[in-house]
Amino acid sequence: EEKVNEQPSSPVPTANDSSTDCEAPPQSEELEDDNVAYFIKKKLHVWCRQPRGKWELGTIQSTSGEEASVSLSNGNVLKVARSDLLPANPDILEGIEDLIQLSYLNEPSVLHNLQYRYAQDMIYSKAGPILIAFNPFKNVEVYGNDYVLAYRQKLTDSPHVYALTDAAYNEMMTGEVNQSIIISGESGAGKTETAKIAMQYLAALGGGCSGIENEILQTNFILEAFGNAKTSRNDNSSRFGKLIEIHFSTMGKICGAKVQTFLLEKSRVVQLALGERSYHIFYQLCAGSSSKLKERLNLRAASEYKYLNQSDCTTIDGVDDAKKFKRLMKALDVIQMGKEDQELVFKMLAAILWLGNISFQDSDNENHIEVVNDEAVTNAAVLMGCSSQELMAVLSTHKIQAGKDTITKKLTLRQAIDARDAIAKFIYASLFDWLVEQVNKSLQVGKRCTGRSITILDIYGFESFQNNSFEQFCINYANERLQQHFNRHLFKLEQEDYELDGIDWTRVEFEDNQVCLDLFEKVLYDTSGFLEKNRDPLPSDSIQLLSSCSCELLQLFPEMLNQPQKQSNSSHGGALDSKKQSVGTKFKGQLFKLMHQLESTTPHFIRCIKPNTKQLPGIYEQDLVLQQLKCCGVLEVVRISRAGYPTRMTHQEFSRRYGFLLVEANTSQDPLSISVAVLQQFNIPPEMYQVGFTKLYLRTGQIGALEDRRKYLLQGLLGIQKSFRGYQA
Ligand code: AD9
Ligand code: MG
Repeated sequence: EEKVNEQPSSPVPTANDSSTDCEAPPQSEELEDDNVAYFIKKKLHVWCRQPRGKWELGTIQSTSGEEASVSLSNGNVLKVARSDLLPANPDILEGIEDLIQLSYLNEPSVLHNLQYRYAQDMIYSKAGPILIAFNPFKNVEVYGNDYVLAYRQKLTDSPHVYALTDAAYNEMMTGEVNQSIIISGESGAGKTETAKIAMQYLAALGGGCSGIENEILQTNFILEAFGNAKTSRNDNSSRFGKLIEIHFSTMGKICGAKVQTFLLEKSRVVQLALGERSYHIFYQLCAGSSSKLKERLNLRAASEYKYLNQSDCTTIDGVDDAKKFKRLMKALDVIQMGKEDQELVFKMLAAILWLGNISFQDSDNENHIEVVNDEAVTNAAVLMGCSSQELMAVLSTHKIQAGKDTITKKLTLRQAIDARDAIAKFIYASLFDWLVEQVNKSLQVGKRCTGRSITILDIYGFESFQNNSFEQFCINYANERLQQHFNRHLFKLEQEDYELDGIDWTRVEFEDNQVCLDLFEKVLYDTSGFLEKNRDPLPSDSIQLLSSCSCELLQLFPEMLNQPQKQSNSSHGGALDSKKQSVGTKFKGQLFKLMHQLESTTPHFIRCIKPNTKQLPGIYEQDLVLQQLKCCGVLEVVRISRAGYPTRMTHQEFSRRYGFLLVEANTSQDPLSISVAVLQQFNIPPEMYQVGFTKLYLRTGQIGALEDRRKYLLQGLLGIQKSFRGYQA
């Protein structure tokens, strides 16, 4: 009986009730004075900086002056400075796919969102137009045929390399514009793996009966064996930049490919940091070659070569070099390299290893040296195709032209070592270029190709070490150019997006992109050795020796073909063909060509992130992640992309979610009118949103306020339901 008279526990709030109106929500990403009251009143979550810099979620209870009392989610109540508080996003945004949708883009919010996803193996996210790819350091079950099909048939659109590659492929096919996929990130962040995943997707889509897609995938084994090495940051670190252009026929089938490489790290052939290795191929050859091949090359174990044993590291945990060697030989077969050529390649590698074992001893006086005539000299000379005497002469003396006379000067120990190492580096770098040429011959773009292509760029990431030298300078210069390319593209994209949807473009204020550009001026370079590295000298005596060697492969290296016969009269080490370009100039030229090539394509950007430095799964180091997000300006990009109107919802989505909040029944069923009616009913000021043809564009914080309102109403309705059930009982 009593229950009959019971009133609903909470009155149904109506929109006209001013106490529940959507108040102007906080606009800033920081918690400013006028926002604090709002946060207290609505019990909204805030991020609270802990003594050791970690951020915890909590709610503000009260404030007094510059201090706030915060109740943390673990139950503790803490007094902190107001400056240690930042607004957190509403629950509905937890783990969202695109950072652009976050109401508050402060650091803890972004880090939390990405961590939330990473913890659930959702390694891909979007930051506006960029795909963010976290390295899982384990196998994540998101690849293979089923996933390829799912993305191809649009059964899913969650962020993925497949989704991005699919978009590139479709745009190429329908828009007839060449596409590019630009992958960047720190060493070990997953660029090379990501590039391979994109290539696999393209191979699956564009595979045909020619088998060329398999050949393309096989080239990875070759390039990685010769261009990758174990470093302190990555067991399989690429020591060169790579661009692969995949060509398609009108039917969308792969018909050829072309590989371009940039700036191979040559110094690794002769000098290693502790715990690092030289290029994989050396260890693979030593471990995996047959006893017959070993005999022909006078080959020993890796540990017997100075170029390999100097760093106390000849093996990699979990890697079987011998097996990899078999895999490599198969790949060389697939690209149709003849057995004779394969043997020549191995011969050059063995020659390099023996060169490294050549040692020197004091000769007469004045710090001059002579070469120790041992098996190292003999073996190196045999493999290169010259006499031991010729090789020893080049490594211990230098000829100088003085008028009509040629004077022979003896070398110091330093000069002799430099001469020896220069030859080894030269042979290796030339061999690498020659291999790339062979790969390209086999992947040659066929006649049926229409010129449509997708280019994948796996560039070395921005680097800033304690000590930054010429290599970092070149690498960072490349990144700077890429970032510029990216910025230009981004602004264009944003503008198009707004214009397409009929949004008043002039009302969108972009932040100055200077912040992005400034990032590149952070790095200090150590200029010692800059000039030498830039000139990359190979003494003219050595060039002459190499060009007279009988080894067929050496003869094919381009420098040998244009060998100048004139003698130089400069001092040792500086004797250069005057026509030779400096490394910097050459690199700049390559880069210019690259940018030119990229500018004619529609770019798709992937930013790889390394979640920890231990190369282990499941560990998320906030500082490390933040530093990477900052380094390439990801946060800036998101800020720019959402300048003005971060939240974008289609009218359908919006009306479905909030339409029921309307007090007056809306006679129109059209989502656009429903959306507008909702906005008006809640007194959302007109400067807080724009209505596009397909989407609603909302300023920061608006969606949180509406959500809040929706939750409140739903709770009210729930209360009515409860009492209604009670009434029925
Ligand atoms: V470097 O600048 O060339 O030193 P990358 O190329 O950025 O570097 P890489 O692709 O070589 O890094 O990734 C490093 C390692 O992370 C790989 O050898 C894998 O063990 C691991 N990795 C990266 N991406 C994935 C992935 N999607 N799934 C599983 C991955 N493991
Ligand atoms: Mg790599």
